[in-house]
Amino acid sequence: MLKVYDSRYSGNSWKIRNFLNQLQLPFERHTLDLESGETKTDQFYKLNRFSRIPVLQLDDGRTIVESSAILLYLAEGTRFLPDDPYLRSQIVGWLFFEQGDIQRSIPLCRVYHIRGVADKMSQQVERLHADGYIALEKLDRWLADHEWLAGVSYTVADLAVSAYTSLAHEGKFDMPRFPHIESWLDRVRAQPGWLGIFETSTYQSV
Ligand SMILES: N[C@@H](CCC(=O)N[C@@H](CS)C(=O)NCC(=O)O)C(=O)O
Repeated sequence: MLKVYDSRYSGNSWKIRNFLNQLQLPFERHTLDLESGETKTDQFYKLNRFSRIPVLQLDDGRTIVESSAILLYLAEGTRFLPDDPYLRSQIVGWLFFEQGDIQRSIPLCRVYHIRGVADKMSQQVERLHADGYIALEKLDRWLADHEWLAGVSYTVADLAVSAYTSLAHEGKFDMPRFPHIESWLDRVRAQPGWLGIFETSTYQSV
C-alpha cells in the first residue's frame, strides 16, 4: 500500500492526502513530529534526501519527494492531468508558481502566527506579507476571467495552488481583498472528494 509521511499542520502534506482522497486511493499515514527533529534522522534521510515531508513511498519501497512531484506522479493518466502537451505545460507552470511565489511567503507567515511568534518577528512578517500579496494579486488577476488555473476544468494545478492560498488567512493575509480567489476556492472545495486539512480520509488506514 502507498505510504504517506506527513505532519499534522503541513499544507504540503495536506495536498497529498487531499489528492489521494479525490483519487480514492488507499494509503497508510505516518505522521511525524517536526519539532522533535523526526525528519532530521539518518533513517528519514533514506526516505527523503532533503530531510522534510511530504514523502510518498510506493509499494516497492521507492520514494517520491517534493509535493509537486508527488502530485504529478499520482495525476498521471487521470482527468486531473490532461495528455495535451500545451495544457500540461500550463499546469506545470502553476506548480512552479506555487513553489516559487506562494511558498516563499505564505507558509512561513502562517507558521509564525500558529506558533505565536509573529509579533516578535514583525519586520520579517511585514516583508513576507508584501511578498505574499504580490503573488496573491497575480493569482486574483488571472482568476478574474478564468474559472480554473489551466484549461476548462479542475486540475492538479488547482489542487496544489489552492492549498496554501486557502490557509493564507491563518498568516493574517486579508483575503477578502481577493474576491476572485475566494470564489475559486469555493469551486475547489466543492470538488468531489475534497478533504479539509484536519479531516481524515476514508482511504487512510493508520
Ligand atoms: N518544496 C517542498 C517543501 C516541503 C516543506 O516545506 N516541508 C516542510 C513542512 S510543510 C518541512 O518538512 N519542514 C521541516 C523541515 O524542513 O525540517 C514541497 O513542496 O514538498
